[in-house]
Amino acid sequence: MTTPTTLPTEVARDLAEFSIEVPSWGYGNSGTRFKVFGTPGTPRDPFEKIADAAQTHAFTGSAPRVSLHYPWDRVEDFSALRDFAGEQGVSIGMINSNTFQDDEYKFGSLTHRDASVRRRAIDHHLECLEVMRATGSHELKIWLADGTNYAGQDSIRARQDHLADSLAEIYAGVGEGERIVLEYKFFEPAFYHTDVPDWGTSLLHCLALGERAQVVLDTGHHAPGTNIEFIVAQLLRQNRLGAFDFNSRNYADDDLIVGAADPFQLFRILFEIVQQDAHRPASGVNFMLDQCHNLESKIQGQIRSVLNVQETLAKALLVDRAALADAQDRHDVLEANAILMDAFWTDVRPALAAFREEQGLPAEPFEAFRASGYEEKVAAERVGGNQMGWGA
Ligand code: LRH
Ligand code: MN
Ligand code: MN
Repeated sequence: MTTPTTLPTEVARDLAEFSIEVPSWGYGNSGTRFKVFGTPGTPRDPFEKIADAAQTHAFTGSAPRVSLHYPWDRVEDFSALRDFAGEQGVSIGMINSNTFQDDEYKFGSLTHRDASVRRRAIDHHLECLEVMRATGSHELKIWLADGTNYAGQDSIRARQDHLADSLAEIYAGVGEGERIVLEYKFFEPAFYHTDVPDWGTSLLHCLALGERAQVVLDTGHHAPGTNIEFIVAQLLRQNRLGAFDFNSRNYADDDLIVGAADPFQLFRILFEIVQQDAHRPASGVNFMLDQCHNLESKIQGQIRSVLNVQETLAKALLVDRAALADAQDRHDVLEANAILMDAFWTDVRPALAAFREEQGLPAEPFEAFRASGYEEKVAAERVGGNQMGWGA
């Protein structure tokens, strides 16, 4: 195997078009229930989070949008936030609703047995649609913490019916050119049953709603051993894969840097995507990061993640698909596997460095950011950065 020093033209073109959305909350302090360690220079408000996110884009050229979480990222004037983002060279991406931290939602939100709580949760989503429009976004992401901890605690069936009705009301407010995406997660915070635990449940609700509803796949939201690339293939087949939340995990929903725990899994996922041309902007799949940086520098962590996705996508694009199809036709199991592994083990870093330089970007974005002095500057300017979530 050789190490290429340049990328084939089609691969370079695809990579130049590819982009990843970053989460505003990835720039705030986060941690576990045991301790949240602060980092000097942590953003104190949504504007500062966007300024930091813009650094990720400035150094990688691949992260031009920032997801907001509402009301974590509440500001007086959302159009001012939109304009600020534009000045920083980025735009606002998906708006994430939040029904997981108010006392009223202790026993559920869109699934709650009490109609007044459901009303409140539906209204929150309608408000999110307004935030979406004010920020120039056209996508609303829904992840529900709803579920139960004990068998018999509530009716699983009744909660599904409530969920369907609540989603239908939200969906009625989704206009042309807009969409909602529904994220599933198999457990946490609920430990017995979760109301949207898997891709099948999410897909069923989306199918009932209509074409403006699609599924979000968060790589950390599956039981260990789940074949995620199969789910990707299946959702793409139905044209219902709306967005990704990329991260990696060793145990539960660890939200670690994407590609850190299992780079080969990331490769397998991206190869499914490439085979269905879903990496192209025209596919409408929104590739996003959903990560928290508990110990490491946040901007550096985000840059590392963007680069990991870019490198792995380059490898997936390098798979010799004609040779693979031929080996598959001949049922040559090991040759087919070797063709994939060859691409996976190819060191694309020198070719990517050359590709970036051609685009006027630093050949090594991670090192260039570290040397830029930005972190030292904001550490001196910003005092009192907050935890992920409220006000941070
Ligand atoms: C839930 C989740 C969801 C939330 C984010 C903060 O675990 O993945 O996407 O919005 O974390
Ligand atoms: Mn997520
Ligand atoms: Mn998660």
